[in-house]
Amino acid sequence: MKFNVCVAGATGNVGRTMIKILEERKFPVDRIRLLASSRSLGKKLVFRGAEIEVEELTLDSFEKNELILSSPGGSVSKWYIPSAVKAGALVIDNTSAFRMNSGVPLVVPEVNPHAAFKHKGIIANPNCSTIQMVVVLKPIHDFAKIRRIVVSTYQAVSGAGIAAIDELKKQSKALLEGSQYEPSVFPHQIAFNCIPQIPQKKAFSDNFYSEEEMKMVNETKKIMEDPTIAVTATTVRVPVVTGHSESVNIETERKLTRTKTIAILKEAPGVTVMDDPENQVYPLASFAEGKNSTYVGRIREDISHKSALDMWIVSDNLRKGAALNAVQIAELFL
Ligand code: NAP
Ligand code: 3JM
Repeated sequence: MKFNVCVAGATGNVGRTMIKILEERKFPVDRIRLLASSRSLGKKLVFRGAEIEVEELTLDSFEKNELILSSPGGSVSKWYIPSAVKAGALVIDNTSAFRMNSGVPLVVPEVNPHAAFKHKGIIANPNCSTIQMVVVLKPIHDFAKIRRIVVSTYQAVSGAGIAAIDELKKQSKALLEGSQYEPSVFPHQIAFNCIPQIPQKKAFSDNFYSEEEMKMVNETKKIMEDPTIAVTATTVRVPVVTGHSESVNIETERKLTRTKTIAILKEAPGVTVMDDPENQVYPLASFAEGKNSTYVGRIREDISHKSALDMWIVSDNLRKGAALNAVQIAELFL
């Protein structure tokens, strides 16, 4: 069984990582097409050693039975995906455009693979911060039932696109040299700073939460298939290029010890426990970059509550947080 694959948004951070992961995992690709905006016409990208010319994404770019791995941004996804579905393609979309629509499965293969098979042409890939959190929390929820999640994120700039990486690097260099670099991607200086507003520049909701925070709240309930889990989030951009980190506190119905939690997580698919505090072993973004696992450490019983835990969760936001999860969804259909 081989697929005709199309990467929409191929020239971006996520699209380029998708191409790499299709290669690494030897996904059965019959023919691949790489699509982006008209700005990229003439560009070439390499897949399995062959140079492939980037084509422009248009409303009639797609064919029956084509598998589309999509990451051209939310508004572009909203614009083109309905016609791709009409043409008979299956779209795995990495944007927030369709995630909360009923009838669109929101899938993390380690958590709710069964949901993928109910698709009507679109399967949504969750937000990067949600994915790495639920991979770790699902096995704990199955054992001890999570009542409430309090999460704070430390998110890498690569989650905001190629231009954001460029801004962090150039601004850091300028500041170290004693000169200035005006922000244009971020609303404030990101070098040597933390910005509690994701997405950058988008207005906060009426409840004063950011869009990214509300994604974590709503997506977690949908993927875990449990609307009763209470979730609150604070999402923060930090001057890291790749790798999101999260401080997570959970209250559980059944009391869990540190030892039992570690035992559960050691068996969890897609999760690696890195927890040896005596030897300063805990997950780091610099370690997670380029790897496929989600790392968890700093696991401890919360001293302020009778049945709660704290932990630190780190993963590569472009891999498990985006491209890898999308390719794993496609692999469910092999
Ligand atoms: P990026 O590096 O800025 O790349 C954006 C990509 O979208 C480029 O390939 C760009 O093509 C393409 N694009 C932009 N406008 C287009 C248009 N009108 N028609 C066709 N293609 C267009 O951003 P990124 O980091 O790859 O992220 C892209 C999107 O993926 C985000 O906006 C977000 O929705 C989603 N995302 C999802 C996750 C996740 O699943 N968890 C994580 C990060 C990002 P050009 O090079 O031609 O401009
Ligand atoms: C991650 O078009 C946009 O505004 C895209 C913003 C964006 C998203 C999104 O909403 O799709 C940037 C980075 C995401 C995401 O995964 O939710």
